[in-house]
Amino acid sequence: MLEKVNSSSDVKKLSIEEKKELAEDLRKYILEIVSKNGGHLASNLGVVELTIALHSVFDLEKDKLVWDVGHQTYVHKILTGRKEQMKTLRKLDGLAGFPKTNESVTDCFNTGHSSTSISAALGMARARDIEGKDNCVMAVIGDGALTGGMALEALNDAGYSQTRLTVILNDNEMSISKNIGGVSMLLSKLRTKKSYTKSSDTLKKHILKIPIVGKPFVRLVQKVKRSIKQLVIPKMFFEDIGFRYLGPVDGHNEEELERMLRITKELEGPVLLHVITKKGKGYKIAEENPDKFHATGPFDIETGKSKKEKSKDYSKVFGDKLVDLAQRNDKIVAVTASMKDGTGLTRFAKEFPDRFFDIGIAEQHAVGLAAGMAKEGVIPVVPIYSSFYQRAYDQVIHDIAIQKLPVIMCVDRAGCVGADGETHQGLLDMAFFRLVPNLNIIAPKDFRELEEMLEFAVNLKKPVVIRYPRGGEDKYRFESCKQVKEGKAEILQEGKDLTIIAIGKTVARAMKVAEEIEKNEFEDNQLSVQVINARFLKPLDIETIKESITKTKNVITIEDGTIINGLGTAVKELIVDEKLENINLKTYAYPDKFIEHGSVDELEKRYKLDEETIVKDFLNYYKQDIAKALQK
Ligand SMILES: Cc1ncc(C[n+]2csc(CCOP(=O)(O)OP(=O)(O)O)c2C)c(N)n1
Repeated sequence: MLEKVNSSSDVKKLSIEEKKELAEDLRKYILEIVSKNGGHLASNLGVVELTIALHSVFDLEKDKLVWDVGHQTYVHKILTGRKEQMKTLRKLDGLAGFPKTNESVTDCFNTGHSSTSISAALGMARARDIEGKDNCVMAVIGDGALTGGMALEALNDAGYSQTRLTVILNDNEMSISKNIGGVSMLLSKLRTKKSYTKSSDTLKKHILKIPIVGKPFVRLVQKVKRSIKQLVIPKMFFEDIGFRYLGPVDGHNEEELERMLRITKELEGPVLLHVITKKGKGYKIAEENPDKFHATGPFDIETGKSKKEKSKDYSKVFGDKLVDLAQRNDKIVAVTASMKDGTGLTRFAKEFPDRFFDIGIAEQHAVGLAAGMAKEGVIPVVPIYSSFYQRAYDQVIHDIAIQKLPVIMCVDRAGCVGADGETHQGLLDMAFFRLVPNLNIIAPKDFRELEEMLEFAVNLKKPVVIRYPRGGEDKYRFESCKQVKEGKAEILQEGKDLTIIAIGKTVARAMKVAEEIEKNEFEDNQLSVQVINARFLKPLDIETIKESITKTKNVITIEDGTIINGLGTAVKELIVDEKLENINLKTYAYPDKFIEHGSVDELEKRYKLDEETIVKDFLNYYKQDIAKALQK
């Protein structure tokens, strides 16, 4: 069936039976693609029927459909002319793993971070009303994403405003792991209730046909029905805040879904359609392990086993060290915003259930909560991915930094993350955290240093940001790791012609670049390179760096972040502030743009940050200056 379908209009022509066949084909195709390219599997398998139904009922070139997070849009992409391109999913210059307005008009809004869809959809609905248009606007949001503050803020506004808008709640009882919290408790109560729209809507149709009495009578029935509902379903949250609640509906029943979506089309005001789906639907291994198959690397379809042996990564090293520290210090607690496994907290959660807090997809709350705990003497450790820390920027400033509260902010997935692309790159954290007074900002060069830094941080009694990358450490092996001291850099090798300063994962690259440069001869002279592991972006070790630059005159900085306001900028400022003269400085960092998806290696090459390019670039750039310097 998939061969016959390329667009929404092809879907609209199919019978229900054919759509069921199409659903099976779509699942097979998605499985095939994700098992090769990696990606978000379970969430996509869960929304196959829902996506087909949306394409059957709406005109998605005119009607607006905003996908929350956007990780579940593979079916939508296939049904909107991108079937063949799906083979390039998440690859450099291929299709993105999230909705992109530049890929299709049917991707009406870019997403990637959770809980934004209702705000964007409400904005589009208000714009429609202002412009006097009549298109439908929908947001599809998961029960996990509904735990995010922004989604609740939007519901609050939408319900009160009575703007025509449909929120489709895709409830699979899962965030990445099992969904938790009060919203999840509310949904589980609603889930157990039978759909009550069917009879009342049929009734409404008949009554409306009665002249004069029709409308007022319907209003009366609705009022009565509403009060009955209040009795049947305790705390009718959605209706109380101004939404018309429809459902729950079986999200794998094509007919039922289409019927309900058609009803939403006819209703005025904000509507919430509660759809029950199964994460991983149709692929037994994912149904049984929806968390593991939420996002996956390439795997074997038969066994579900990963094609790449999972090696130790920074998150695991962080998690193990935290357990070790927590065993010795019972004040240490851990807070996660729905990313227990991803941030390496699985062991901590098991060993210290009373000191572990999964607070939903709510980074702002996570940081605010940690600040409160720190104020009362507890030591909170809060690992959040770099790009999601963006959410909690004000809480870092207002709740932690101003009060100098000792919260350990662990910035996981810092730097280039690769295939998830623009919305997930962790390239801005150094820049935005560097602006904030009272923060210590550190980054380890390898696993061992991460352990040292974590121990340093929990004992410092000040706010600390520790950033570390996705995945494992570099192949380069450091011989030692000096003790971490506040504001102190680590000199890794002495040299007199060039200083290379790096931080975090790029320190290993600095060592390799130094090695390569030292192999080159300049007019029979061998260059000698000093390598500094900055360790602290803030406070920067001005003394050590100044001394080295004054000696070598030539400096390069390498970092895994944006060119603006990172290590390179800090060194530039130092040169000016300290009035150092005749210095050649070259800064290697990502340019001031949002970095697309692709593998980390490919992106580093594209942005000229790989070892080979830096060496070549350096040799070209400095050849004359160095030759001159050597002649003196
Ligand atoms: C602000 C933010 N925090 C965390 C994430 C990581 N994340 C991606 S999907 C997801 C779970 C979403 O659950 P739900 O909305 O129920 O969708 P499902 O995958 O279950 O369909 C999380 C936590 C994110 N994308 N954005």
